[in-house]
Amino acid sequence: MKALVTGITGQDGSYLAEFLLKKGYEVFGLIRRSSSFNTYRIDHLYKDPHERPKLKLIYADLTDGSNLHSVLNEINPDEVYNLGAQSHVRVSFDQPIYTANVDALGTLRVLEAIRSMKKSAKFYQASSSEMYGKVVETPQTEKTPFYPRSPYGCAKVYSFWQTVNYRQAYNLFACNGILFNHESPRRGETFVTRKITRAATRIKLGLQNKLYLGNLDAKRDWGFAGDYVEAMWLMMQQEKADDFVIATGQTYSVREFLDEVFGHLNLDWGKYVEIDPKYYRPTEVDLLLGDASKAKKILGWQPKIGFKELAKMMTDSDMKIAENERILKDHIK
Ligand code: NAP
Ligand code: F7E
Repeated sequence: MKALVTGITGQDGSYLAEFLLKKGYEVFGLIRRSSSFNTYRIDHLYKDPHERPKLKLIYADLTDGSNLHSVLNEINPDEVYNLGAQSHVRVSFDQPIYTANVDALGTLRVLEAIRSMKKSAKFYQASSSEMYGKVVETPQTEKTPFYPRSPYGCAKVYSFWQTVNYRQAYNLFACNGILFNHESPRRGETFVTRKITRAATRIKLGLQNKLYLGNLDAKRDWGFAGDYVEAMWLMMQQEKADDFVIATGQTYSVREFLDEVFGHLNLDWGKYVEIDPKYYRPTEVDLLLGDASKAKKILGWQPKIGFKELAKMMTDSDMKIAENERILKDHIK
């Protein structure tokens, strides 16, 4: 089986690549040209003598349709996972047009490239709980209407419906995973959980004094990325393509995440955290809580890692990074 993954250098792409390689897939990852190294999350796979022959990286970009067209027709994958995106909600307010180009039109470009293939591939779209935005009901299910609150959320709604429409209009196997927030030690450092675990561990070791944050009252349904990529694959193994909510069914505030992380390090976050309004969003998503009953029933999927374990896993991992930073700092002195 051949799988093509856009966004392979991101958090989810790296876990999905690991998962698919273990299942024996040949994995083709699309990467962007960058002036600095951007493959650190998958370097361990590339260096592994067992995995390396099955992992191929190809330059491509979701803004370049002709490039996607030729890559897909050349590789002829069985499954395409579209994880590539400008995925930062706050940044999408600064770069709405770029975000729409990548996150909305980028999906359409991939769908059009699939439609041009002789033997069409199955398609997975990385849809998001951000589509629920100013939620109209709680918990959110596959039937909850969307009410996006950011250019990112709007772009994801566009891609959601294009995926549904290509399924209905062209009989493509095209599914949406509506994933609620999922984190890991590989989470980008500007997302709130990782920003907190990085800062708390650095504060503990005297490498940093303050942590500047925005809205501490926002609540999220936070799961572990490693659990969530399994759900993506399960969706693609069904007889019929469909859309599924993937979530833990528990919601916690940013404040509670601070309690967990700083508590684990025996620190009082009140002494270190300051509010900087620059991290507020013009429109906020106050509360997300997913109901993954459909995925549990049809896919047999269950989240394995809960909130406290996730916070501990990320804190312990970042403590190792902070310890290395301190060794390096002492060495330079
Ligand atoms: P991430 O860590 O930000 O990774 C995004 C990936 O997209 C990176 O590989 C990035 O490449 C790539 N990318 C960005 N712009 C691109 C472009 N123009 N062309 C091709 N690739 C591009 O995101 P993630 O957390 O793994 O999330 C994966 C997907 O799930 C995204 O679509 C995200 O919107 C969606 N999602 C995430 C969550 C979550 O909680 N994590 C929840 C729901 C949905 P570089 O490495 O070169 O930047
Ligand atoms: O913010 C608040 C912020 O940026 C979470 C993406 O993966 O999940 C992610 O989007 C909450 C928000 O994630 C800071 O206002 C407070 O309410 O970690 P985040 P997100 O916006 O929920 C969804 C499902 C996706 O699809 C996205 O791709 O935390 N918050 N202070 C802060 N957030 C950040 N980033 N930085 C702060 O300083």
